[in-house]
Amino acid sequence: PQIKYRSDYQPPAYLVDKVDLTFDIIEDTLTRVHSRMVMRRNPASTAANVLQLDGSAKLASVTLDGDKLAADAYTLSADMLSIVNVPDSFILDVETEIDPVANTSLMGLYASGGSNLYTQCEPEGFRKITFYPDRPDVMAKFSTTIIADKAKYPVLLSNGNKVGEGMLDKKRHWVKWVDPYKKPSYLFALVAGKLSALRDNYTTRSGRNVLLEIWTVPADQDKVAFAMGAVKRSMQWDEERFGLEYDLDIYMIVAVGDFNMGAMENKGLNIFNTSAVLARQDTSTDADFQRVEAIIGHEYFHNWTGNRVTCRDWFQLSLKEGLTVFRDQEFSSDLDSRAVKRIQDVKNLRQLQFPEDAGPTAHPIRPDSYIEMNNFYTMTVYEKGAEVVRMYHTLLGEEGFQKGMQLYFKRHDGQAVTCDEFRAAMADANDVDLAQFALWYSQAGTPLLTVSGEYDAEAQRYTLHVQQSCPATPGQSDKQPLHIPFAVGLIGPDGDDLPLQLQGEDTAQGTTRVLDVRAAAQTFTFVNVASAPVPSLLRGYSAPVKLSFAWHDSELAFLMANDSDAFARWEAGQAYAERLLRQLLADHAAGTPLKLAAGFIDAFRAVLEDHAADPAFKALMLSLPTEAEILEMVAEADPAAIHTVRDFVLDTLAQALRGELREAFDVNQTRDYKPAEAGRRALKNLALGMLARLPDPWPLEAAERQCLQSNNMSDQMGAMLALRDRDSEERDNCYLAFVERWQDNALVMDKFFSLVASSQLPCTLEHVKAAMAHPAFTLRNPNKARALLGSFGRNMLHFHAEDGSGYRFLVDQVLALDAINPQVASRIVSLFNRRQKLEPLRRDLMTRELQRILAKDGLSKDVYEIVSKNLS
Ligand code: BAL
Ligand code: ZN
Repeated sequence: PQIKYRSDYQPPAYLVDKVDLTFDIIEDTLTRVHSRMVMRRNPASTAANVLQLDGSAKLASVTLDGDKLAADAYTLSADMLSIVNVPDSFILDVETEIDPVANTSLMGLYASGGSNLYTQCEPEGFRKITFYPDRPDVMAKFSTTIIADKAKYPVLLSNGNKVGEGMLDKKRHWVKWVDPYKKPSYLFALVAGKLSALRDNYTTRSGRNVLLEIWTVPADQDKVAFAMGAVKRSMQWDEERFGLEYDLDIYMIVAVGDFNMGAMENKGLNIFNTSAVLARQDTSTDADFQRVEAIIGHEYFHNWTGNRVTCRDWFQLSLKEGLTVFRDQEFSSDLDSRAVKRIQDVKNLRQLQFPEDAGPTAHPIRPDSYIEMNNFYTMTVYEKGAEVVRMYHTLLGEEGFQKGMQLYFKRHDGQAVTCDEFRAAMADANDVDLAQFALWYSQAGTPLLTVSGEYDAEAQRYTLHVQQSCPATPGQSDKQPLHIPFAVGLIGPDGDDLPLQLQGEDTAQGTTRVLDVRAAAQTFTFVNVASAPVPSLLRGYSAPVKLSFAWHDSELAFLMANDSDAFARWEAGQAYAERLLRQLLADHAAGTPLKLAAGFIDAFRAVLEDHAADPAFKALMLSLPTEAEILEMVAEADPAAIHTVRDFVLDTLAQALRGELREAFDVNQTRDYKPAEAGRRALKNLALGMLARLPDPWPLEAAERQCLQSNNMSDQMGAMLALRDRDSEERDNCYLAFVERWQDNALVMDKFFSLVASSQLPCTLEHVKAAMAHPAFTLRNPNKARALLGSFGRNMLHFHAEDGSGYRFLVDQVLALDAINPQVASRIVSLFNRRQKLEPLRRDLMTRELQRILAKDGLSKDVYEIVSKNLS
């Protein structure tokens, strides 16, 4: 397969000023698409006058300025239509025929839930609909006319405003939509079918009345009220925090059960995975509600950061995604707990992006090359991208950052631009030099800050020595020093922050300072430090790096109890746990009996007994690094040992703190369900999960009671999770009742499939295989594949079974899935990407299985790219 390089960028040879689309839905398996494009030569291009249109649909006819072209007047390859010697400006009509039912890739136009039709065009799905310059720097004004049988497709939606509708004959109706804004083809959307809407209104601050609609299949309308509230909160927040207003008269969301992504920001017509819209107390957990609100915000915020200003080419994806994730993170932080949100985001980054950045597919947030663009909707582009945007904010402050945003929109509204243009807007608006900062866009890998500190009592000085390095990543062996904002504080013996005065300054300035780390090695000296402090480092997680500092265990416990920076408090607990886990892994390997340090148990107890703390924060403080995070801590990782050691720590904590955990369980019982009590539910269910590790009957009985009697999904899932690994009557009762109750609810069944696949019980693989035969399961639905296969691939014990059965099973499924939906197959096969991190036996087992994939004929580009990088 062909590799595309960022450095090969050429401006488009032809531009499209206007495109009028007509979709004639003739029958389930046939839609005729007529596209009329007003085109002209791009004055910025020096290419030959050959018109090249991306496309893989069945071509019915091509007409240039009214003359239908004979077959020898153009060239058609598998993915391109070429016409030589076209005039400088012309009108091109293209007719295609597509079969949405046969389209299982869920890119382009596809059928879902019977005959309803939906589209997904980002990044390169539009070419499956018609022939077009399918690249984000070609922006055109679109109109869309949809014709269909009225009884079968009563609802016909597309981008922009509805400008007309009527009957074509007795049965068929038509609707016409016009989008007044220029847009690239990836933002095109169409929906047709039997759908119902919840409607509401929002008046923007300048007085525009916007009609809001959330469309679903009729049965799902009872689960969209929360999403509607989230839309309105998003609109208000973007006005208040960023000064950005909505720009059309209608904003629509459509929920569909078969969807590759979480959601898609098509102009005026966002299409969402049902999992990112539907939320109701009895079917959705608190985490689901949080995710729905964040994704609703994310897609809405794209209207400015993505749609009004878009990407020049797909290498620039982080321009819109990193920025929009940053915006959705800030939205959630402003609405809920900033500390909790920050910790969750960092945990997510560490668990999912760090491994990616250290593996065979590591890439900078602005990649240099790709085979299949769909493979680059990654944690790196999104989440590390958001961290990079956050660093501008940390360096420039809210005011400076907003000045940068305003200049960015002033310069680039209506354009398709690059990450460099965003950086230039930030630099120019604030008159600062961000040249070195550019390296964050081009260097892959997680940098390491190695820090040491020394206190000079006589001179009352505290000195921090900071060194930075970055590991080699594929294609990048030498790394240059980055510009890293390093937020630090110093804490005095009484637990209070000390005022911070750097050498050369006249007075102290605050208690948290952002140090500008730019060199490979740098020293920062604080003066007038009256007593030996404990340093609090990387406060708020001011940069996406790893940190090494040799705190004493007692200092970590001190930081856990005293740090005024909530993130750093949590981080101290994680660092403490990491140190112990590393030691326990070494002990386990050496056959030394495992023992948990009393100081760690005491620190955990202190958290449990801190009755003033926010319960959501406490729940995070009491969560150990996950198995995936532990795998990153060691070389030649043995998954079984990781599992054993982590379980040992949890079992020991449960034994030692059973009284405190029981109290946490009891005092956080809530009789009535209140959304705002999510933190209490999290803490209660964490305690229940820990207690269920004990050999006592009580926690199992309590879990069963909770599962069967609770009025909300958070508690039901909390109980199911507590029972997941306990082969017991209580577990069987709950599982049976759960499936009986929820078998017709696709999203809730995904939770069940995920539980089955993440169990530690010995028969898990057999249970996963049995689940595949359950009537509620199908590989064709991405949510199902991800719930069952994705969860199994994260199962440290069973995916990595020593006999290779886990690897074999997942490869079989990847091969089956690749023929259905390459994007989902490629996500699942990425679970093998830590191969090089494993001990030799498992590494070899994985290698053999992956070779089996590469040997298969007709492999998708998606899967080929991931597996070939893994094996190279
Ligand atoms: N643009 C793809 C989906 C999202 O990031 O919103
Ligand atoms: Zn996005």
